[in-house]
Amino acid sequence: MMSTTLQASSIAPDIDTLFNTMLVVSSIVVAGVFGTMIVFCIRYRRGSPADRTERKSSSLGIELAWTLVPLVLFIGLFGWSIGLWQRLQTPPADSAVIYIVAKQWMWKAQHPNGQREINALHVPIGQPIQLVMTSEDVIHSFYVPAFRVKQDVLPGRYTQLWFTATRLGSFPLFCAEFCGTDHAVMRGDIDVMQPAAYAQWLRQHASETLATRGATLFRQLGCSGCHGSQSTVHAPDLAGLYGNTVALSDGSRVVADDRYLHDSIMLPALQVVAGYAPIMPSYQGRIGEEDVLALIAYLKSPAPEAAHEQH
Ligand code: HEC
Ligand SMILES: [Cu+2]
Repeated sequence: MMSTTLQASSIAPDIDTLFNTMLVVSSIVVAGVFGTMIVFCIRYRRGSPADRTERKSSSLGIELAWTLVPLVLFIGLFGWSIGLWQRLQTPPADSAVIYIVAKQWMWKAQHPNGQREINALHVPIGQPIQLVMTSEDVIHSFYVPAFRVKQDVLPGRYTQLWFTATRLGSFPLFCAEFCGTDHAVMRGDIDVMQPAAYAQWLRQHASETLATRGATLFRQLGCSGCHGSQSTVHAPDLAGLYGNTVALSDGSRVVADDRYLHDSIMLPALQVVAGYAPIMPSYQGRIGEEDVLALIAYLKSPAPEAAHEQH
């Protein structure tokens, strides 16, 4: 069996069942259409002694049958697919989050404890993993055939994908969106490990956590100069901001999610907080998406203010 036909995630068998059912149903329809065509071609070919008198008949039974049966069948397939799609779109609450940054032509992964890797992703078996992904440049697509998951990765936006690996081993990761010259080599390996081995791997490679790196950046980039408690600049207090509703100067209200924090840093002029002057500089082009993820992790951490007051 090819490694790509292996079912290595919790959702893979269900995707395959749906796919195979669609294949069978479509094959039956194709066989019906082409079978009838062939039979008619032979029976009514020129010169055949077939009965060609016009039949005056319309059968309500037949009309209803060939309208309703396919309708029910395909609506059924539609409903089934929507159910699966919903599942694919909804990461379980106990998912572990890993950040992915795509870049021509590599996959960079950041584990929350600070561990980073390129063109490889280590995950524990049996644990739902939620990937929060963004791109440094063009559109890429994160594709793991053995898990039956694929998701576009877009610049300036966070997309997500989740899976629970059900087999140990190494599974190929591909970029499924043509993204430039070396698109074909933009690939990696997903290494599924026993939870204990994964925990050990994380410890071995642990450096500073993402949030700690974010705290350092927060000082280095001068954020604390404006947002710090000792600052004389009129700038909002960022402690506890994540998840809150923010009133903007244009009168609208937004929830401070990852996307909002990302845009506040990269495109501050886009959404200005009510009651503040639009003086925050844009960090677009100055820092990469990985730094933004670290800053966001820091802003999401329980006490960002306390953390930077130590300095
Ligand atoms: C020159 C001062 C200044 C600097 C430097 C600065 N900011 Fe700001 N920031 C502001 C002001 C003023 C606002 C409110 C107006 C606005 O939304 O643009 C703001 C808004 C924000 C918001 C939205 C806050 C809310 O309540 O919704 C976030 C998040 C943020 N900044 C993060 C950062 C980060 C992270 C950095 C460093 C990478 C940074 N800022 C650097 C002045 C600054
Ligand atoms: Cu790519």
